[in-house]
Amino acid sequence: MQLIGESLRGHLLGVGGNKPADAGIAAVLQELARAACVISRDVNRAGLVGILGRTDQHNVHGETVQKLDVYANELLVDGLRKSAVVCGIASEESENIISPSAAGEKSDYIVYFDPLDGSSNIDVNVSIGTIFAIYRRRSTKGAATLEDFLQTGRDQVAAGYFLYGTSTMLVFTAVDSVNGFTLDSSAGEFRLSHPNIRTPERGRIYSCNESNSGTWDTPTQEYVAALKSTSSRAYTSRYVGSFVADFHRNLLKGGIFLYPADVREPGKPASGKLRLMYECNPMALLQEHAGGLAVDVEHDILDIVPVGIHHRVPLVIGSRIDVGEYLARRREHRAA
Ligand code: FDP
Repeated sequence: MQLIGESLRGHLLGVGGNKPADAGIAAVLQELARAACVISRDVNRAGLVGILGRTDQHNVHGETVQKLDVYANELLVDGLRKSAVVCGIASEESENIISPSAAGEKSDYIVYFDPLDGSSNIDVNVSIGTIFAIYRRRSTKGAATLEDFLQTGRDQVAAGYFLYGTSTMLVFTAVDSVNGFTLDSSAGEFRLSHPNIRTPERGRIYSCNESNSGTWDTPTQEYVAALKSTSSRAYTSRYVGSFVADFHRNLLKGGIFLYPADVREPGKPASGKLRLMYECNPMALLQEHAGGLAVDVEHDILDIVPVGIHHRVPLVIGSRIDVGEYLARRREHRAA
């Protein structure tokens, strides 16, 4: 029995009778939540304080960095280093691993994050978010090594996201249940609002950027075409273009989100866009713990061995039956 309205702190301590979180993980989550409160406040008044818009920098993926991306990244990195709750940090905005503070080297945990996912939506007031994943280190002392960072999604000890939407929410999983908290901005506190989230076994929503469909592989094209055929169940299309927002809607309502491999540059092989370590893995863990499924094209996302901290993969994620039907179409295609 979980207590609606219970504070994040109380929840992490197990006050409502839930299993308490490990103290080290709770400390990282609380530091992330503290930074997210500030990001949420500033996202809401970004136009007023002059931090909306683009910088002249590009991140490691060649994307234009929005001012709020930089701001959110610095806020998270500074907070995590100062509070000494992690022994290493990896961010979408930094090419290399970020070293911890000297005191942080004593921590057992590392963290990955995408400070502001959906950043192309910042200037137009569409929901954006912060995605994170926490791992236990493998090394025993000092700053975390690359090996500590290159673990599979199954090794995540906690993962989740903050959604800066009509209200600000934290959705995370640390043990096996998925819980949602809503920011009570007057108290600066996240409070339990969505206990034990389960995703519907199948949904009616499909979400993808169909402008890329001409370069998807045939089974994916056929699958999406079938969703639109008059004989299929009535599916509806919803795509915000901000992964956190698209994921959150489908988690609660059921459905399938696809970001398949596509041809980014003419003449180059098809590849995925989304990043394994700080976009796909955290959402895959949440989805699995909520009863859903996440695959690249054939494998569980959570089993993929990363080749680097910015590894990209195709992603198909959502309700178990919908993702199962996508996989069945691939199998049929292979057998034909
Ligand atoms: P963005 O480029 O705005 O940062 O991976 C980032 C992401 O957004 C996701 O949030 C979103 O789902 C996807 O890219 C949108 O990509 P497309 O514009 O290619 O559809």
